[in-house]
Amino acid sequence: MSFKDKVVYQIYPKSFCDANGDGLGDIQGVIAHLDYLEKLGIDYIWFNPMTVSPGNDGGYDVADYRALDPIYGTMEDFEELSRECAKRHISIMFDMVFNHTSTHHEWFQQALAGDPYYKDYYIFKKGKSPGIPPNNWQSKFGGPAWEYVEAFDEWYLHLFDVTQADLNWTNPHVRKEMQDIINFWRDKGVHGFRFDVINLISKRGFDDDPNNFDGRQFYTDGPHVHEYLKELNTHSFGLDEEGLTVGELSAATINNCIEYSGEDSHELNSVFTFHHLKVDYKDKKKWHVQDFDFAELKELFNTWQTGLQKHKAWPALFWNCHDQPRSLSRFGDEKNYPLESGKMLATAIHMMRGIPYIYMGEEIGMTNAHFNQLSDYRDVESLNAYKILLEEGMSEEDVMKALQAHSRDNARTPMQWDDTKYASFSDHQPWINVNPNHDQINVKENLEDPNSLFYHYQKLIALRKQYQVIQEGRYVPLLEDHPQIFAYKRETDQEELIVINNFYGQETSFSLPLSDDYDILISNYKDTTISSEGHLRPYESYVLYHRKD
Ligand code: TEU
Repeated sequence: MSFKDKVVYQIYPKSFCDANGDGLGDIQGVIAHLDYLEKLGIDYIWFNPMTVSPGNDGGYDVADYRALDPIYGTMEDFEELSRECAKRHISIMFDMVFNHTSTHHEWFQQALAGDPYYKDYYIFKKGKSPGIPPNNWQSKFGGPAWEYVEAFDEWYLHLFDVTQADLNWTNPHVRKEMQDIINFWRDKGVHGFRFDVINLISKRGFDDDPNNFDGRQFYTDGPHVHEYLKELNTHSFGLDEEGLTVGELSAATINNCIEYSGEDSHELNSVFTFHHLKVDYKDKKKWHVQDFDFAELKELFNTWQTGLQKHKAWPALFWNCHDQPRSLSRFGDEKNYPLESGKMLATAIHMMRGIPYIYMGEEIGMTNAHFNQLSDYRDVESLNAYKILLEEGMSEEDVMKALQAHSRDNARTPMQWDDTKYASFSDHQPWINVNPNHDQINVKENLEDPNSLFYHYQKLIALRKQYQVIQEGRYVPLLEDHPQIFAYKRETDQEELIVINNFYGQETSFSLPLSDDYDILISNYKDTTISSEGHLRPYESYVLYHRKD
């Protein structure tokens, strides 16, 4: 099976639709909206974790890999979901959080109880001296990456929250557990797997980070990671020819991504990387926000597109996910040109070489939350950042601005179905506030307007299925030095595609050798004209197509 014509839709289940009126989204809520997703035309739904969890990190702290959290529903609900998806030719992608478990997981509890078998499932080390952790690594959510356990006079590693203990992948029993978990869900009909921070599983020793950074050079793309992935592939998902896998990679290099997702590597089908979503980080710091650096963004797209294609490796194509602010607020203009910039961003990403992902609500133009009080926030990373940034001397006003720009909660507000009280997400106060702009931005409005963003996404998905050049064409950068336009060509022996996007609210022009035998496949203004001396209006974007024979 080829995955090259597929498009994935991501659902953060807690925020999609609440069918049982408790303020939390659930599986029955998803089932109620499958017709909507079928209409959009997607092939896979990636669900953020729905397994049992104390919920300290939105389900990425798994306490039982084989049982669904009752807040989402029962195994019968899941089986119904699976049947209803199959009827609509939609496959299910599950999120496998294998770098760490919740400290509530039975394995960790057994470890704490002193069982040496389970203690070796985790990474326990002696401190440097009393009260001093084994090394200077920092948790990605702030503070030291080690937690002291008095009973052992040892510390356990947690690269994320203190309740997310890192697993010891050098232990073959741990690796076998992971294979069994995947096979458990495969038996239940799951064909897609997203692997959370999978490039962090192999640690390169436990020395101090000499640069006093966070320690990432010791665990990113570590020495055995490729070996572990090949082993996992051989004994689990690789047995399924229909499947689609994607690794979520933190700060991975291009060469490692070639290995993770090369067609002949026998590891994964594709990779998520985040380099292009750090172009608005000042000095590479998430909470130090700057305007996005367009030249860097273009350069990153061009380098990664050409670098991966050269070695037949495959990227996931995305602007949004549950960890990122909304792209319309970040790279577009939600105030003055929401429709034009939303369509432009969609076109720019969907016509590239790779597998497009749409994060729920992106297709209707959802924006950042614009929360202005701390009590609106729910995410552990944001709440920690608030404290740490104040301690570091940032003013309260600037901290709130930083959260407004980069908090993960921007992506996690409830799906906006219509303009009623809770946007028809629920009939109860939701676990996190609905964005007040649901009175204008919602599914109902989108479906009623043939010119809406929803139908633009629907068309982009249909085009990918129709044109081989979108699925497989070679990517060639165009207008590389243009200060406002991101443009590229895709080509096969028979077909050529030219994609032109103005990333700004100001008009601009360009020159390219375009003849009139191009057709316009999709655009975001009604009266687009083709010319070698092109003129673009604010956020104007179009795709030109030409058959060579
Ligand atoms: O995220 C991995 C990760 O390193 C970051 O994207 C992280 O979310 C953070 O925003 C950095 O600023 C994955 C999941 O997608 C995320 O939701 C989890 O919190 C994390 O792993 C831990 O499982």
